[in-house]
Amino acid sequence: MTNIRTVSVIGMGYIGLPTCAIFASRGFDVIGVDVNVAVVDKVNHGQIHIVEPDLDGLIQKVVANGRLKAFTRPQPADVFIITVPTPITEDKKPDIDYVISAARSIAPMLKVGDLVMLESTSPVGTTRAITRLLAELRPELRFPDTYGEEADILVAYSPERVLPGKILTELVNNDRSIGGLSQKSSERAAELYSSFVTGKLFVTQPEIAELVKLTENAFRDVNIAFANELAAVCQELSLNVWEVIELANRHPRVNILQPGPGVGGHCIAVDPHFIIDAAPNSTRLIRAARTINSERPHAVVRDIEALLDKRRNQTVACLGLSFKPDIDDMRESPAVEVVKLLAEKPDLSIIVAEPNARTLPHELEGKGVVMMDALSAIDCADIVVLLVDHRQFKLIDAEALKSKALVDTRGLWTWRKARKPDARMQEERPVTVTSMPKIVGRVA
Ligand code: SAJ
Repeated sequence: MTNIRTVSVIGMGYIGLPTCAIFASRGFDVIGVDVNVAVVDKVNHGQIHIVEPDLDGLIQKVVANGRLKAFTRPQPADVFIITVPTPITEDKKPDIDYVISAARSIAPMLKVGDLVMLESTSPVGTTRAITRLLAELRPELRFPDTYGEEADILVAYSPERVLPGKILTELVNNDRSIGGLSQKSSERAAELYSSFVTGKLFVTQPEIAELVKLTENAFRDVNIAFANELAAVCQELSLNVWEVIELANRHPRVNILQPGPGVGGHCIAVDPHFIIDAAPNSTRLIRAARTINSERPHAVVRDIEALLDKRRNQTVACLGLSFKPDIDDMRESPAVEVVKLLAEKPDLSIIVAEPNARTLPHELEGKGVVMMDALSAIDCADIVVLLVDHRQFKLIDAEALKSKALVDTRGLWTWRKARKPDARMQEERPVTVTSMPKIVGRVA
């Protein structure tokens, strides 16, 4: 590596912290910056504030050997990588305030030859917009939007595209798009990422790299919506949607995703809105997909209501709260939404089981929702609702579910477990599924 010695990462969240760890493990001096003092303190003690496999050991190591240091304010560096959140507002507009304030915070640090990288998922045009902002704040420096290859400062966009739960592996293995504001910007960015990326690096213009990231998540949202629409069709026709999908996927050019209670997380449910906002008249499909997926929790609640015996108070056990299996992240989780909607119904006692969390998320506090382990929850329940296919739930014995009304939103008991036993499951008694025509059913 040429003259890049110090890398500063602005925002030490789900992407920034693993990025700090990877650069530090490759021998760079890394400065992690976060406005949250608690995060900075934790990192400086070699600890982490997020759940991500293998990250704790790596952070401990690079803090101990002095390669990673955390601060609440930016310090001088050769490269500044912005990895701050880009949420949406109440009215579904992109909110890039954190990116703007990150850019403002690094402006006083910039010196000739520095590279500014934006990695946050961003609306098209953001990289150019922050370059203009930096140019306003540092008029004595030349930026590539105006000065091209003559610029003093290099600026590029390269979106993160890693899957939570596999971040350290995907950071290294995944291909990346790099959109520099000048050829030199792209070259320096490619040089930076080639220090740890074994995937391919593709150089393009910044606006394309920005839209590529949004496109990836909108593609997944649309495809999950297709699976969810198919689930609704199958329910109407009394057919097993998982069997339909499994058999359709035997076609060499068909690969349908899995239906479920909706789409959660801070990416797939959010990013399509950035495209809708940019081109409202050309995004009917993306918008429809968002509507289908965000209405799923209501459909699950309707399925539960259909099983209720209205003459008595009943107990519903909801298994899982996180937005996908085997993580603790409950942001935008459809499972939380289902429980919230159920908690508003009269004459229902709600129990939840979430093996990855000790406490309820704040949305469910004070609503009379009780937390228990899964087996106790099932034991107390009239109706059991499987919301997240956590590995612990795959091990639940069919005997425990016998005589319970089931709503299996993931096809775990009513399809996958019966059809695809993995090594661990083979040790247990298989679930008896005699006829399971709908998502809503009763284990015989
Ligand atoms: N889901 C389904 N059915 C499926 C697949 C997923 O209902 O067949 C649901 C999940 O249960 C979950 C949601 O979708 O609620 C999203 O989960 P995910 O595992 O598909 O994706 P994320 O949000 O964890 O990460 C995504 C990834 N994007 C793509 O796969 C295109 C990741 O690579 C991105 O880096 C990340 O968004 C991001 O940061 O943008």
